[in-house]
Amino acid sequence: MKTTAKAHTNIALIKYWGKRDESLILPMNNSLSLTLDGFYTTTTVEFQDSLMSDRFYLNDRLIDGKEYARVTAFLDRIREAAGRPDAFAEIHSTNHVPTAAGFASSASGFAALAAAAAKAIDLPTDEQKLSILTRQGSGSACRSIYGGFVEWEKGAKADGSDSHAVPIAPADHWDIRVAAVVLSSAEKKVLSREGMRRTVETSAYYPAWVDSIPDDLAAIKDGIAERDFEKVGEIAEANCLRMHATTLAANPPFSYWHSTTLSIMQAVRDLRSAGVPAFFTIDAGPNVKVLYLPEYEATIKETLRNVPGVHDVTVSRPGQGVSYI
Ligand code: 2P0
Repeated sequence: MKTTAKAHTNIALIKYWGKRDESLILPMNNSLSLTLDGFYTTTTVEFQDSLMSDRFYLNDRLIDGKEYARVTAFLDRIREAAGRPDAFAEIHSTNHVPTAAGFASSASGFAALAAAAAKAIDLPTDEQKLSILTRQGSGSACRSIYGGFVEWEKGAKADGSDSHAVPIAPADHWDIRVAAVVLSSAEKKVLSREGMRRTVETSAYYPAWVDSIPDDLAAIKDGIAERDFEKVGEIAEANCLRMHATTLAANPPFSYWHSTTLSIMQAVRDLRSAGVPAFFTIDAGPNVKVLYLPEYEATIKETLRNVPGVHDVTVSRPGQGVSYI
């Protein structure tokens, strides 16, 4: 059966940073994200008897090398779960991400791939099972199974069967916006997988990071329930800074920030001083995402576009979970 699924990316407000099991992708800490409507991937999967290996097309281009290897390794898990080790697939994936929006496509990509492949091979497609499956492709992707505000529970079991996302509030609970500020399309120097590993193994601040998560989570969930923008923004920004602090205390130390990253952080603080509620968050790269309320959209866009070194600003609303087309 030919199956097509669509999944959106997500932005973490409480970051996933560090694994306790690299093979199953089990995290050290719970994380919490907002699924975004602006950026998504559609993926079609068809298992075909005539194929002797998978064929993966991304944006109509046949892919090989590392990207292909990551996709086939993930499909190996799906084949194993389905008891069909010789079932190979043709995969067509399209990323709908505005030009270099600074979002990794792995979250929407693996969520759409997992959903399409699981259905195509007749595995269960309830959201919890899909989230567990998706997690094994890329950690942050397991949150994209659900729309709106989503928590990824780290779980405690060694087999990962209790490490999956849970919905906290749907997309229509609260219209908060996220501006993706793009300053560089250059490849990251330290990939997030390597960055996480180095931080877990060597950063003097890593234990403090892990210890800080339960309080952040409890408080941000209250803030989301109450639609308290200041509370949610303050916690998200502080959590982001704490994550990035762990990289500075790693050995060797590293940072994802560029000088323009700092300029944008300052512009956001200046907006707040001028009475415009806005907060930043940054993932494993130099680009910045800014949280704001809809009534300030024009001001936010104009201010961020005028920061020297900024190439583009694209805005997003809360988005839906995975769906079949
Ligand atoms: C997050 N990041 O919570 C955090 C914040 C980056 C910083 O998830 O190794 O691509 O595939 O599980 O999910 C980026 O890491 O890593 C990430 P893998 P992933 O969104």
